Amino acid sequence: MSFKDYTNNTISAISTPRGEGGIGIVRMSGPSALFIAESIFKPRYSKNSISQADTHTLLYGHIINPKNHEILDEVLLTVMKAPRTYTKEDIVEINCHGGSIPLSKVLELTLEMGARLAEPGEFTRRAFINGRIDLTQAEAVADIIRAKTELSLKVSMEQLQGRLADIIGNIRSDALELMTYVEASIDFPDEDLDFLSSKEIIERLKDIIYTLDKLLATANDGKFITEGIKGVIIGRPNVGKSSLFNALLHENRAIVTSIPGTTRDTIEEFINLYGVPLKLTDTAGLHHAEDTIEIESMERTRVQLDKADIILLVLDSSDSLTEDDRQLIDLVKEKKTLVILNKSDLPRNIEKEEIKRLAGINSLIEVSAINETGLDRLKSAITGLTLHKESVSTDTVFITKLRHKISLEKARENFEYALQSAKDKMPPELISVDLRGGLRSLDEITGKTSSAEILDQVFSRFCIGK
Ligand SMILES: Nc1nc2c(ncn2[C@@H]2O[C@H](COP(=O)(O)OP(=O)(O)OP(=O)(O)O)[C@@H](O)[C@H]2O)c(=O)[nH]1
Ligand SMILES: [Mg+2]
Repeated sequence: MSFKDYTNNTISAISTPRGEGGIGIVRMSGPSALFIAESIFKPRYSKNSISQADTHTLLYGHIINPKNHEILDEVLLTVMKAPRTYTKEDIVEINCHGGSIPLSKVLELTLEMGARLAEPGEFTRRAFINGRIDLTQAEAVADIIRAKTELSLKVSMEQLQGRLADIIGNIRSDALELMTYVEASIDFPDEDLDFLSSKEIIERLKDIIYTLDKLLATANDGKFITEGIKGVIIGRPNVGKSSLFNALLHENRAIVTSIPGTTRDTIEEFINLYGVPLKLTDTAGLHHAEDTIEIESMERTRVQLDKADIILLVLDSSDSLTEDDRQLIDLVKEKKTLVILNKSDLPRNIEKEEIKRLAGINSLIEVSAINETGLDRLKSAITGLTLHKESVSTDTVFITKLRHKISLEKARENFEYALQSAKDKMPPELISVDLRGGLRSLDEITGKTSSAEILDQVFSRFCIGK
């Protein structure tokens, strides 16, 4: 889609969730938004037309099909005129009765009158294209909608406020200033200008790299805070995986029975781990299987294992170690795994030392899913094994996206090359090339120089109407 399409079209979409609700909103943005609204809206009291109405005001009236004068809904209509709006364009929001029929009829009418159905994230994409927010802020909008805990929300809110953009902007202007000096010494090599000494260039580059390193150090935790830690519970049948899943969740979500092979399909739920979302998956018991459903369930478990950030391997401590247990220990011992001895309320029959030796670990976590004991220790062990920082400070600006991390690493690499060239007393042209490369990578993060492909990827994560 070309830039022209984004600026010349008026887009329309239902911005509230599907299903029934108290109200539902049809939102339009673009140069014809006011005109289209005017042609389908009849105000009840005000004599003012929509184009005469003050910006950021609410009008009460009816949506009427101008072709057959049919009244579609009784609505409140918000008029927001450019440029102080979400997209910097004229926006009209029609607050309808929140059923799917009135909403889709009003939406269809706006389309008949000349609007085009918005693509996912297109309102936010316009806010970005029209320069109201940068790409990191646009990404924060999607994260806020998806936030699973208060901490995830806070970190994304900070990003929306532009704190990450500010830090990257500061690094960028330091690098830009340095490049100006370096390039001046290329352009005027013989003049007695006040160039930076190579010692000064080295110091400044070291400062830039130090700041990038500090930012990069937050990437692991940042990703977990916004996207969640993916934890997968595995174990042979009947050891109490589903019971542990329910105990951690504080609800009877998964079916528990004394019959081995109860869980067939994987179940996922989020739990709040001291502010960090843990996306926990309960799986079918893994064992040597013969029937086709069992083989398929186990295949699903293996797929989950590959995607896991942490594996919770459950053993039944009231039973001795079986061949299936040993195979499982072998399967996960190269991965980030916690070995859990469940049913600690029953007399113990399992050999702790043997498990430690097989798994190559020195700590086992004893729990009783039925009595809900040992769960706090288990939760701290999960954060201990995944997060870098013991407790997450809420003042830190986090890198939350792999995309940001990759660009920061590219920038760091470029500045590192420039530093090496400066140390080796290479010609300024060489230093300047790497500085430029570093700046380009920084600009990818904020969207100053992002490819259409990156933009498509970012905005496809959104829902329609945002
Ligand atoms: N005493 C005791 N029994 C438990 C404990 N946890 C689970 N059980 C019992 O163990 C049996 C199996 O529990 P599930 O949670 O269904 O086990 P599972 O590992 O999910 O089993 P599959 O889904 O068949 O693989 C049930 O009878 C539970 O009540 C525990 O901590 N103590
Ligand atoms: Mg189960």
